[in-house]
Amino acid sequence: MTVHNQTRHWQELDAAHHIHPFSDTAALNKEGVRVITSAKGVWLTDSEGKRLIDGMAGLWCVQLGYGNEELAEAGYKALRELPYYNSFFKTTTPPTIELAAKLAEVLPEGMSRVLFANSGSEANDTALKLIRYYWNLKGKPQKKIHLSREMAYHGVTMAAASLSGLTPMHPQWDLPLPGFEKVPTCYWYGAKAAGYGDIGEDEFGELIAAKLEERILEIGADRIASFSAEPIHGAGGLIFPPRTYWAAVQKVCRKYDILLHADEVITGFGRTGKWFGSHTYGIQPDILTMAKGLSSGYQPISAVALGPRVGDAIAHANEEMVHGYTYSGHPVACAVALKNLEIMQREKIVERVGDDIGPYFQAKFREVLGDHPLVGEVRGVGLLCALELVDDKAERRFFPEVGDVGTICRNHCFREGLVMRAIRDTMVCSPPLTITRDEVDQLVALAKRCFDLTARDLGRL
Ligand code: PXG
Repeated sequence: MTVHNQTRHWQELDAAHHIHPFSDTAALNKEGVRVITSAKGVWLTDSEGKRLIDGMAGLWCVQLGYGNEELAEAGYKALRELPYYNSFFKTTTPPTIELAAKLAEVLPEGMSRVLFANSGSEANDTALKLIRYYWNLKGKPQKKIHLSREMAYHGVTMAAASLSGLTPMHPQWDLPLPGFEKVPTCYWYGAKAAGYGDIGEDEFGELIAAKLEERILEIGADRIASFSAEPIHGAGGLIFPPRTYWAAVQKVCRKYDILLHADEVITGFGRTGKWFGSHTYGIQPDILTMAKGLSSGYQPISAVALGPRVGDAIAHANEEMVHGYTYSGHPVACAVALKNLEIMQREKIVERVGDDIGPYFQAKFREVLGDHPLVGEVRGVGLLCALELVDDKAERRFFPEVGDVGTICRNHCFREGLVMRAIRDTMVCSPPLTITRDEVDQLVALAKRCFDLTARDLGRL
């Protein structure tokens, strides 16, 4: 079979039998799916033999890049030794224990206990259950409302989707469930378009924290269980908090005795140049969820870390905690995640993002695309970067049909061999943490080419 015929065959089978996440099935089947067949480092290869540079590290998760032999060997060894056993009924496995202990080394101070799950959504569901359980144990069963932010992405299970603030995620499923309330978020670049005028970034951070307090007072603090947030919004458009925001939010949560849940599914494991986004922004969460980079995406695994408050309450509850998955603490997933963390420590991957490749990546994007006619703002930290494509830079005015220009640009990227994600008209980039300077140069040069092609399509260049 020729390469092309093989691709066609896969596309036909896929169209006949496979429903994709977050996809218009009919449209996708008509167009034909792209099949990725192999990858090495930051480079993907598709079934046509085309190479693409992966500016998204898969889905923000392949911290160590593709084709890491040590991770593959750790998985193979674990599969041979003990392919499965569980952590129910007074048992567990060595990789499960060792990963839990290793996480306690790298997590924010005081977070010494973890529960395992298999995805970010499951971790967030688990976190919400534990928050409810905590307040029940503390004799405050009326504290049940979960606050979260507009534009937040926390996953797709019934509770995680309810917690998410991206409104298109709700109507198909009659969500959110009762007991989930939203507060405004700290999207400073969009503040002008949202009617806040020419407000400064620091002032905006404080204003949005004050709005959280207002909402708490409206609902009644005695009814509110938790506030959940990503340290940096990921899938909501890579929105970074103003400097003032997190300290103010944390103060409000403390004042009203509301548990703070940091969703670090994207911001964990070196992405921001520290182990966790909580380190980067000085957040001290009561509960923290992680997935993705925990295993560099090589195995499906997630975890919920508990600070002393929730951890001690469960550890001293003296009753069975009625929760857990068949694959909680799966030995193969844990062995791969453990090796992933060992490599990150040994190779000083996090330090490299913080001190070397992260600043280089940030500077390069600004140098090459900061003055581009379509780019209203370049923002980022570590190996996360967002570029706002706008209609009018001086006025910070977005395009009237939100998403169209982002889609044009994203399509140019694919054609030119670069994977970048468009969120509305914001182009985002989150490459493997192992990317080299030379690869950053190639990635940014390709991005420039695609932004130019987009500008040309719009008659702006
Ligand atoms: N929390 C956050 C902050 C996430 O980014 C989840 C929870 C859910 O994780 P699972 O493993 O259940 O998918 C996520 C996932 C995108 C994209 O297109 C982002 C995610 C997932 C899929 C696509 O940006 N984030």
